[in-house]
Amino acid sequence: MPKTNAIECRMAGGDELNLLGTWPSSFVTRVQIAVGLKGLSFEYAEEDLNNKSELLLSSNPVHKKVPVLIHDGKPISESQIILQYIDEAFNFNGAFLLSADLYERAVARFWAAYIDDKACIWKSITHDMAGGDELKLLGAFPSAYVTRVELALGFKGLSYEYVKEDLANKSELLLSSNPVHKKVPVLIHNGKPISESQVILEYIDEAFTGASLLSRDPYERAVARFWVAYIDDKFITSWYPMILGKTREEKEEGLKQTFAAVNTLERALKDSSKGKPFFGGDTVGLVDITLGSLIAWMKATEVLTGAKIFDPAKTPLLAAWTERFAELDTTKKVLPDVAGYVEYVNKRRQTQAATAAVM
Ligand SMILES: N[C@@H](CCC(=O)N[C@@H](CS)C(=O)NCC(=O)O)C(=O)O
Repeated sequence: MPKTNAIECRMAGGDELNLLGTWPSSFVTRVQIAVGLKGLSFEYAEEDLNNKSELLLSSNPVHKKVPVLIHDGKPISESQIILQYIDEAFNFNGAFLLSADLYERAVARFWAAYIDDKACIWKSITHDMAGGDELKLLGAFPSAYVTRVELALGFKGLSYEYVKEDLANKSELLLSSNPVHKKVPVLIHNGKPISESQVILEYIDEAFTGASLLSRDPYERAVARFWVAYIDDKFITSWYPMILGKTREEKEEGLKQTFAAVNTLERALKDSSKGKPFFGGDTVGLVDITLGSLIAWMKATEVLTGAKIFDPAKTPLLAAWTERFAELDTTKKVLPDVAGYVEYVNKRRQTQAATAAVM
């Protein structure tokens, strides 16, 4: 759709929606379909990705990608986050995109993530539950994806059975509960399995009462989901080669990219917390849990590489946030020992060196 064809419409309720897109992106198309299903009017602006507009660069400074939906001047990026925002912000209009049933919501999010991650052409502690619910967590050391689920369950005050998996010899229960990825974590709630850590966190938040992990405000929810995806897609993927990269170059590049991501997260913390203690404001939210699950890993990285990831001199807000989050009772109960991570990495490095020597 060329720029000149932009249809400028005001919504019935006075909302103004602008969509920055480009042909032939299916990520943009899915937003257009969602907006259409909701019966919403919007102004479409075609972006030239070889010469991105100032509006795109300032609206999505982290990824600099389309689609971006701008609702009354507030930008929302990442197509799946935009879809959920549209569903939540305009729930009075037209069809619901997500079922009201919490399990069906989790299943839909799982398959939406699967389409993007796999099918996209571009690219034992036993506790009794008070309410009779049975929660089982399939986990394994040293997975931070599992730790984040343990943190979420802890902050919600939920009891669960932890079932330790041997990833070299996966159980039938894991294989049948998560036949698509065959990975931990899997949360099994009254016999129904939920996979993918972020899908699990949102399920826990929606299915159980207790402290809310996501704001009620659709825009703040979208922003939190954006940063959670950033931590998974940019921060973890940069940091991993820093400690377990095969070559010096890989490790150095990992270090450089990790610090770039940490600087971005410092700004995210400033904007999201608005001077309050956590990304979630006064209380811990989804972003706090996702980044917080990595705190012991960051301390282990310091021991292993000498590089201080959350350095008070460079990123003072994140450094103070780390101390604050680490001091919470739930965190202290859940986060594993730094020494265990250090030992794990040293063993992995020895195996890597031995494998390289015989090749
Ligand atoms: N995107 C997944 C990632 C989970 C993941 O990578 N789990 C690893 C442990 S850290 C695993 O189970 N690996 C086993 C395998 O790949 O076979 C999530 O967020 O849950």
